[in-house]
Amino acid sequence: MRKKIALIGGGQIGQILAMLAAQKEMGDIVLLDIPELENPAKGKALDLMEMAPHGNYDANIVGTSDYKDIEGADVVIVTAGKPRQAGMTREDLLAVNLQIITQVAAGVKQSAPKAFCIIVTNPLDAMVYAFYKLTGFPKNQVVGMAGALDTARWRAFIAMELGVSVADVAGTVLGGHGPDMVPLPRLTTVGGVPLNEIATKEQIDRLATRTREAGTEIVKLFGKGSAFFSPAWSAITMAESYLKNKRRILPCAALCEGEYGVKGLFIGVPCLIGAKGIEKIFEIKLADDEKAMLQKTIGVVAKTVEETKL
Ligand code: A3D
Repeated sequence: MRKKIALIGGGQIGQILAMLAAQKEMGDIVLLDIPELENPAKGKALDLMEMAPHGNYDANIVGTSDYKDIEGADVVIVTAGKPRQAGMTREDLLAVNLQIITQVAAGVKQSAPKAFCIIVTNPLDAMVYAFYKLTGFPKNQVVGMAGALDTARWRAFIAMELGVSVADVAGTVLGGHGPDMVPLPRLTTVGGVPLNEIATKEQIDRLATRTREAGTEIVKLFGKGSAFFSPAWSAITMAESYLKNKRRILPCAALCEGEYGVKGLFIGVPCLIGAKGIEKIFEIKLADDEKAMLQKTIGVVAKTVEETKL
């Protein structure tokens, strides 16, 4: 039997997720949106079925607004919610998206209680916390997508700056999904060469700042809405690691219970994603300045989470 992937939210990111999941033949796909947008979701699903002959994939893809259709899903990816517009912070979305996540959590809890759930909705670290609290799912089953994207941006900017293949840039970004996130230049390498041996401090500082502000840079360029191609690929990479037990180690917003000194918050940390979901969190020995930066981002996340009152 094919695996089943439920995509909650069929907007910009949801539709790219559906296309990628189909192209990768990850399984059958359900694209769920609000009743008012059920027909566009059905239309997008049908369009993707009609893409299959040239896309060269077999998958059953349906659009719906009924949670019954996600029954038995192996993976749920949640993008339901408002995106930022120019001039907004992610935290400005808290009230409206908390309401949406509350509905989504109820639907997923009812219909797909065994699914590995990847949350993408912003403000990310608070929304994944809310989803976890509202569903009561085990902690290994709920994760936020942010670090995978933040790290992809960090790697992309380094490759662009140095004129090298992005495949050879390895590194990680820790912390919350906001301007206080913590890129780690000390642990970043390019083809095995430490970044700080081939880039100047000025370059590294500039690239780190660009990474922290990368979402806002896209929002400004778009004028309306936020990034969608790169967030979709990041979430699909996480879903694939779970479905295929690839055991990728990716920075994800995972529930920390003592790791990095964090208790009871979802924070971006390196995680192993395998067949059991979040199987392990890796603790990196941080330098003092890195620890201080991490403490700052944890404080910001704690404050936003507090506002959820959950
Ligand atoms: P958009 O294109 O507006 O799609 C969101 C979809 O969610 C729309 O089709 C809505 O109709 C749908 N929706 C709203 N309420 C519900 C509901 N109750 N049930 C089901 N569906 C609903 O936005 P988008 O796809 O560009 O972005 C989606 C979310 O991802 C936003 O909150 C963004 O801020 C967030 N986002 C996060 C990242 C991260 O890296 C964490 C990156 C980019 C965007």
